[in-house]
Amino acid sequence: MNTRHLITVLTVSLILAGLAHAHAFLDHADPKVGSTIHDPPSQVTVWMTEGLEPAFSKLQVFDAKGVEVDSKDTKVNGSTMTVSLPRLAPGKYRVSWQVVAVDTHRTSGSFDFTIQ
Ligand SMILES: [Cu+2]
Repeated sequence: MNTRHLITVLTVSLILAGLAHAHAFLDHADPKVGSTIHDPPSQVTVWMTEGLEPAFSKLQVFDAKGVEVDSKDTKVNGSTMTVSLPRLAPGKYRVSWQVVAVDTHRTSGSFDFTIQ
């Protein structure tokens, strides 16, 4: 094994080690990220990449004016999180997630969906 090869192997190992310690990020969601849907959803669910700490994790939905429209009843179950919605009018909505994973690391993010 020459030096360059060794460095490549070490770099790949470090990258894999970093991936193994992934914080909780969004895997997928319902409604889907960036989607346009026709029927107002009764809830939003996100599937995260790691288990979540329920006391420190929340899911919120905001309308185009930035007003929170969800029912503020985030439920965490393992690595999934759900919040219910009243019947929403057509428009663009932003889903915001803030979580603490079971490894104690905090992450957050957001995505939009549109109701036609
Ligand atoms: Cu982490």
